[in-house]
Amino acid sequence: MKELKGLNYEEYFSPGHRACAGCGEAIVLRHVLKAAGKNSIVVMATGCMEVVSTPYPQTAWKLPWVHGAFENVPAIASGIDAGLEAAGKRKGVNILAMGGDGASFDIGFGALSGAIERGHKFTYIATDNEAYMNTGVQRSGATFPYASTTTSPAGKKVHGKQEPKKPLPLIVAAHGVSYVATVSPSNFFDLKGKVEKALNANGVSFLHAYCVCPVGWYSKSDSAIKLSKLAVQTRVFPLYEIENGILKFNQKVDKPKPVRDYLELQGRFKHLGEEEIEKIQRYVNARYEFLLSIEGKKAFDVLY
Ligand SMILES: Cc1ncc(C[n+]2csc(CCOP(=O)(O)OP(=O)(O)O)c2C)c(N)n1
Ligand SMILES: [Mg+2]
Repeated sequence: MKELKGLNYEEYFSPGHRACAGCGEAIVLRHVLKAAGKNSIVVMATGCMEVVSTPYPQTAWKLPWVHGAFENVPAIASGIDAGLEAAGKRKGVNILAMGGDGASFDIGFGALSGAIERGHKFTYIATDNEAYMNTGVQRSGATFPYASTTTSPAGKKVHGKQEPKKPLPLIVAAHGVSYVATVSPSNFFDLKGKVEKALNANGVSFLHAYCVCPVGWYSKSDSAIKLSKLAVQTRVFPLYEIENGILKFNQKVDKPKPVRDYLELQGRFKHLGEEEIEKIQRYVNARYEFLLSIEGKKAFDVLY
């Protein structure tokens, strides 16, 4: 296989798809597939990535690709796993199930939880752009606190989404799976290594991918990688993996940049005053402190 600095030359998610300029989800998918390689089957939930990549009769996918509804992608992946197993063809095939944050954190979460509990083997990738973008930026369980969306609009009294972000990687880890990790398009090699580990893990493995959405975040379309880096450097999106129940940081942030630097590049936070920015800083600190408190310990039982 032709490789540049360890990155696969082949494109399985072809250029020419209709994603917006600077779409973090498209960058993540491209690199996930480069890492997974050609012996892969993709199951994808409805959402931006599906809509931009499969306008009939065209497709951007150079791999077997199956459409799923919002709520049943992990169930379809389970069926592919069981079917290949029954046919004696499971070995050497990667099954990649994918969905946005709406599909993964909210609507398809029950199916994901069920597939994990039944002990199926596939890798689930949650591409998190922090809202239901495809239908016009509605808030999800993954939307960052105080972000303005069309269903959590910033008004005079209520300043955007009032609830915290659902800690999905930790919830998945608590099921007892052997591999969970966070990935960012700004850290390609980290992402590549994690895809490879996830595909080799037992049971369902889970990757939580940070994905900038310039349209929904009101950020500049050339700032996807800059924002992805800032998210790590401010501790907004820590890079870690939970392998066999033990959390390890992949990029420890000892001297974090202020969260303000991250917020001010995005119009979805432009309504915030000093007090709210302080609150967000405390929220980010507290989430990071919690991860530090379980680092290196057998924090999760491994059942699969
Ligand atoms: C059960 C169900 N509810 C609502 C819809 C409409 N719908 C299609 S895509 C979408 C948004 C997807 O959001 P997300 O999963 O975060 O992916 P994104 O578009 O942000 O990539 C919605 C609400 C649907 N297809 N099925
Ligand atoms: Mg989304």
